[in-house]
Amino acid sequence: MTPSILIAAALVGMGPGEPGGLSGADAGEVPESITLTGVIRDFKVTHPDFEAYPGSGVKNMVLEDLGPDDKPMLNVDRCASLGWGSRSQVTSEESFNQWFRDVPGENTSIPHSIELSLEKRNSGDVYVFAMERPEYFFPIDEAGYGLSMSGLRWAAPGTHNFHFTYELETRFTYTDPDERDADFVFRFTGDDDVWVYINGKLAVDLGGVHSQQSDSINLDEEAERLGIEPGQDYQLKLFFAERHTSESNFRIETNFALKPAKLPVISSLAD
Ligand SMILES: [Ca+2]
Ligand SMILES: [Ca+2]
Repeated sequence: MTPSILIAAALVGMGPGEPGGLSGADAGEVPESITLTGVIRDFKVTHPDFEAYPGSGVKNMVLEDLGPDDKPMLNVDRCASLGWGSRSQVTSEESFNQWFRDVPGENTSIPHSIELSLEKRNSGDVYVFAMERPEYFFPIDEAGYGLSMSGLRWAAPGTHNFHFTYELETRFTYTDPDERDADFVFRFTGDDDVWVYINGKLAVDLGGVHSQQSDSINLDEEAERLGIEPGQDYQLKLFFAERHTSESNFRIETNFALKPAKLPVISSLAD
């Protein structure tokens, strides 16, 4: 990972001095909220990668490039060198490849939308979606396989439907940095695994099972690596996995507007 990707452990928000704000846009054109639609894939506790490996995260667990089908590709060499299982926090390439794909018998797909709200801040306005302690991000307690009842390490049976992934796809316009006074910054804070890809390049890397962590990307500083040019629209994809009891935290902060995109392809709504 390039050093200019900022790691900001435990710190939430864009403090004074950091870039922020939706400047450059006419105030009348800035929506108060943005709704993004994605796909949750619900897993059972019996899947080998879920409720299996407590840890503190694994960097570079996935390759820098998004795969040809717009899914993360496991960094097999890194996982093998770390050691499959508790060290790499993934059982095999085969098991990982089920996380964000519909696999009858292994998971079940549920469309799910989130709404980002515009927050006015002195440091610059930011779109925020946050489901965190004590509310937590458990959106399918009454859907999919329902409440998790057995095999939980740190939670009582029937408290939540743990063990699921979330795939979100959106687009944005990369405007000219010279025509705005704040850098474009996207930040995620939460647990467990999160990977964000911009224009198919890894931009936020919070792989592995872990308690709350933050990572952010400054698109202007990383524009060359991301291959983005002013005036063009680009894809942003976010992949999240709730893999371990008992918490599920999910916070997005972005000071550039995201656009709803098509629902990621799912093969069925239930198996
Ligand atoms: Ca589940
Ligand atoms: Ca968790």
